[in-house]
Amino acid sequence: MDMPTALRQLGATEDVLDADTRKRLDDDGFVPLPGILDPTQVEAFRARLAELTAAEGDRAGREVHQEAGTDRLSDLVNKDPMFDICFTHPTVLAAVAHVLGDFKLSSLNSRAALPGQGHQALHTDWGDPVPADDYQVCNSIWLLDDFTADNGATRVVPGSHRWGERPSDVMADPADEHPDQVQQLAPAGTVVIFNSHLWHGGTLNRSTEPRRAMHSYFTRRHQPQQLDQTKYLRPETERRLDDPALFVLGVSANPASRAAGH
Ligand SMILES: O=C(O)CCC(=O)C(=O)O
Repeated sequence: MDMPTALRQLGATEDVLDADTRKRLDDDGFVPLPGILDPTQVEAFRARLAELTAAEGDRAGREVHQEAGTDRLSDLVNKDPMFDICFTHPTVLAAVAHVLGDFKLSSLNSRAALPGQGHQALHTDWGDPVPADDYQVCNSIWLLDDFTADNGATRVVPGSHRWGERPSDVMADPADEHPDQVQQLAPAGTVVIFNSHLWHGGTLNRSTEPRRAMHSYFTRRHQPQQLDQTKYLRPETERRLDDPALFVLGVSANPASRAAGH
């Protein structure tokens, strides 16, 4: 298996994206893909994430990151087959391929900004600045609530992925508002793809309900993953997924264990 074969078998070819989507990813560093999930799917994700959050209690999110004022979960790949869509959806993968070329999943997590909480400093998801067009990471936010001006919608600074600097390099306080920032205002079911070198961050949830989303985060194939997918891979996950999906996870299929399960 190689990247072009995996993408072709998953239906994630470049022609899945229209010219405007490609241009927005290049110029702005982000693009919303409307209607990736229908209302029934959105509701199913909300319900399953609530179950997992209750079941995991204080441990929730620990595999990758815990954050005060949020409900986070990590390693969703191994927690329910319903999450497979987050790393196999053809349009999402085509957009990630447009940004990164070759890639694999880095981690699949959820984040709910709780009422009165959720503000983050502007940041990139990569330690050092990179030259434009040498991007190493790309994220996708799967909106499980309508993102509004008040409920903690993610802010981004359009074009900042091309600046070769991080917010902390040039802002006195990256937690401040940036004059060029825009919030991602879109209905539940939208997936926002963003180049993770883009300056971005969660905002304060001023509403009375959690603002829920999943983050399906990808990195170039030669980079380490935020969550080591090989280490965490459960046998039932390996049995369920086909070769191109396993390739996207960056794990090599083990023919013996797969045969045992079929
Ligand atoms: O959920 C969000 O609005 C953004 C979260 C984010 O950027 C992060 O946790 O690093």
